[in-house]
Amino acid sequence: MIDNSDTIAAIATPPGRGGIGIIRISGPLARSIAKSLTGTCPIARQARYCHFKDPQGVVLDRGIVLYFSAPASYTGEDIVELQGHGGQAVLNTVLQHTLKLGARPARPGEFTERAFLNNKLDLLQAEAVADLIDSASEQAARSAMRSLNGEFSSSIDVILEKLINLRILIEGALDFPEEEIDFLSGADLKERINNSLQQLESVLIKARNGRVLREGVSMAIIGSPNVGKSSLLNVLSQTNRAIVTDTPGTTRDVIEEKILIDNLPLNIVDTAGIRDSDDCIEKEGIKRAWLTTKKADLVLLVREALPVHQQQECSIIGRIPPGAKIIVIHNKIDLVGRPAHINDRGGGEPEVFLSVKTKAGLDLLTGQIKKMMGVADANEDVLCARGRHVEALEQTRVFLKKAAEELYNKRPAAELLAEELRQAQRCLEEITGKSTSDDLLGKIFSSFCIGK
Ligand SMILES: Nc1nc2c(ncn2[C@@H]2O[C@H](COP(=O)(O)OP(=O)(O)OP(=O)(O)O)[C@@H](O)[C@H]2O)c(=O)[nH]1
Ligand SMILES: [Mg+2]
Repeated sequence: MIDNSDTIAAIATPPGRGGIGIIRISGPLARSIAKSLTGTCPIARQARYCHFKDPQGVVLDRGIVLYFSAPASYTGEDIVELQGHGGQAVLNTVLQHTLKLGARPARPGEFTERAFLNNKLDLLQAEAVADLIDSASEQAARSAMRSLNGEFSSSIDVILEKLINLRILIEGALDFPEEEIDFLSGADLKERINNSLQQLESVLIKARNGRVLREGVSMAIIGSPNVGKSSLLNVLSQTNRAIVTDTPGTTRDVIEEKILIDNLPLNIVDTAGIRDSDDCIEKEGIKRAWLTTKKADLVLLVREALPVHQQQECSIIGRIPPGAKIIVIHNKIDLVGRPAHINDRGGGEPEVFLSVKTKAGLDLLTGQIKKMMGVADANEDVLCARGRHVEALEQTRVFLKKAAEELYNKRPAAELLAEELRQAQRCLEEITGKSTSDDLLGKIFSSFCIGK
């Protein structure tokens, strides 16, 4: 466990010029450091304007000092905030003096880590702090805020409480083997486990949506040469990022752009046109196109809305990894006089007929992208989640399903049932940090900013 008996300090505002710069100090020496720097003892929760001085009385900066006494503070320890001028040199000078007075430089995320260790936040809420700061869209920020307010944690806690109660019942029955079978065959137990599974399912959907919002979607544009892939990247990103010409084989390397479609962060990757080629540069470009396709969450396979290259398209679609999400785009409908439309009848890949040149049908494409990435329009259906949360929820579901299956056996075994429920509980507790390894904690907090 991390030793948090020492005092930490860091500049909490971002590097560069700013109107105000904040130094944060947390730990047992925070108050005495503030006293040495300002000459007076700070009063809890009262802003005071003062000079920040070195031991020789030289004024380093002037500004506001704020003091929050333990445990009523962000970290649960004594905290001092010095709000001075937002220049790196002046902030560094004041920070160096706090270090001379006994503090040590804080590691990234160490303030929030202390808040977690002092039970001010659970792990989900601590992660939501970082996610709120990193939010790329308003919707992502709102969902991070809901997690920070405890919405995600309480939906997990509700299921956890049910699982714990079930375990108490089942483990209690282990002591009375003669009554065990009747008890385990009862409808009540099945109903209770199925009910927990349903609740878990609904949290999982919200978490999956939140993960897409937080991490974004990587989308590869692939297809034969000259079909309009680079033109599509340019029009979606509203840039001239990729070179567009009517010479097949224009794009040689992968080109990436980040965009937002109605709050959904997308990393679009344009790739070299796929064809047989003896040119070593083009061959390398095509190799990279396939590597990009393998890693993509969504593949946009572009072709011309003309009856050419059919053969080539079939071989491309056949090489896309099985299970990948694909949208087939029939571009250049302006050349054949067809209206923009979408074929999404299920069964095969959805097909969008559009023109990048006239922009007809682009709205159909963006709607389809959102639909396929499962992003709900309703904000309430999103919980800010990370990969590890979704994986733990999926793992919990596996154990709960095994528990439910056990109950449908002719002679259900209480020991097995109890074990599945214990594992399900462990997975859920990992999410909120009730049982999380120090390694994982270290990894989570090290991705935070310094000063948070
Ligand atoms: N008429 C028409 N022309 C288009 C449309 N979209 C793209 N083009 C033209 O098609 C040609 C090829 O466009 P690019 O975007 O360079 O095609 P690409 O698929 O990236 O080609 P490579 O990089 O060679 O693989 C250019 O002359 C574009 O102006 C469209 O919707 N209609
Ligand atoms: Mg191109």
